[in-house]
Amino acid sequence: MDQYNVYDVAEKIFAAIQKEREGMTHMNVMVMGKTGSGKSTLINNMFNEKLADTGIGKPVTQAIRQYSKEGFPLTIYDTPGLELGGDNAISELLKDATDCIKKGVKSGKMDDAIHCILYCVNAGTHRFEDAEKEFIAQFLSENKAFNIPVIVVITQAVNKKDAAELKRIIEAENMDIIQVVPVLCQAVEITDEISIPAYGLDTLAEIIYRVIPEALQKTFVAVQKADIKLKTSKAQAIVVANAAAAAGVGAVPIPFADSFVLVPQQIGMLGSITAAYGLALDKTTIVSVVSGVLGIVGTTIVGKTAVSGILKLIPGAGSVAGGVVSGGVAAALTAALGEAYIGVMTKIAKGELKVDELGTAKGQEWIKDLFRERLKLKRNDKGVLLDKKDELVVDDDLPVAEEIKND
Ligand SMILES: Nc1nc2c(ncn2[C@@H]2O[C@H](COP(=O)(O)OP(=O)(O)OP(=O)(O)O)[C@@H](O)[C@H]2O)c(=O)[nH]1
Ligand SMILES: [Mg+2]
Repeated sequence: MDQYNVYDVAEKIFAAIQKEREGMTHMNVMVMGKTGSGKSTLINNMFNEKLADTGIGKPVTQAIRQYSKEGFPLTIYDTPGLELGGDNAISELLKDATDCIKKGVKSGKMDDAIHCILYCVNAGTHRFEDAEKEFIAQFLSENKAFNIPVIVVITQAVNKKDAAELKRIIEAENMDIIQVVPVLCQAVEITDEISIPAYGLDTLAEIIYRVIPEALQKTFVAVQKADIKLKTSKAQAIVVANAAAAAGVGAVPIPFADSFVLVPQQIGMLGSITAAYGLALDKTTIVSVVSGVLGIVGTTIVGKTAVSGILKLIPGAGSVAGGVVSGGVAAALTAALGEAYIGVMTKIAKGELKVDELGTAKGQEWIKDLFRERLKLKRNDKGVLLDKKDELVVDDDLPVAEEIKND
């Protein structure tokens, strides 16, 4: 009987994730704004890793600090504790920020340039102060030549009406900025029962995605956590491409017809999807996910019996005579595998499923069920669903962590 070690599979997927990560262009974001405006809160709620919490950051200049994390393709340039009081502070920061931007441009390298500037204005101030207006105007004129997109973020916008008014006032200045976006990065607790929910970060994420160079979009999708939909649609595109490719090689005997060995195509797919979600999964977790999806006994994926059980679920798959599956079956398997994996990644990204829950019997049962559900759906010979209503809607299709724990 063919047997396959799940640790080997996890190892290969892990390598595929590393390769994807290393291939990503490094993204650099500058965050500006007065002290207390909410820059650190914005950074921590926008991105996957707690960058602004990892200490006070490396000083770049008097005014600017740099935050980054080993293995994470994002650097934040922050202006912590900025007071726009006297003229001195303004001209110094202007020079520092402009120098920092120029240095990136001069390097001529995409990985070193500043790609986007987020200027935070606290909604609580209710007005666009002269010092701030002057600062932004000067900053924009000094950096016009570099063409870096500047987005003004109205932070701590608890009162949407006030924020809309401030947005109107800022827009009336007709500055050379991309957009003015009100956000509340974290819910505001009024009492134990009443809180004002966070909003706006997903909109901000979509705007950033649109204005950055195309070469950076992949990185941004991975490092941000404000708009999970960006990740899901990227991941779905990965699945479609891989299912179609699997259909193309379907005529030759595919290993998983004989035992459920993942072909490099599928391993690459799982690696790319994980990278799109930007989750730092260790090998043990990947083992749990693979185990759940493939339905293993112990640490070994059982051969023919389990596989023919899986193939039976696919509409029109027939028998696995001679260890050859058709292109359509290969595509369906690949698509179902990818979709089940997207389901898992999305729940983790939303914080609705804990990584350690994947290792429990319940968690693995849940992953396997999802995979089986996706296998049963009717698809064309490229793995594309024939019925639109079967499209993976992660919100509706999947149980939340609570359900897994309680039932
Ligand atoms: N509830 C809630 N509190 C916020 C939000 N944004 C900022 N705050 C609070 O406002 C205070 C200042 O926020 P920070 O993010 O530290 O501000 P900052 O711009 O980084 O300040 P400096 O580092 O001093 O320049 C903190 O107490 C935050 O918790 C938000 O969206 N929601
Ligand atoms: Mg800060």
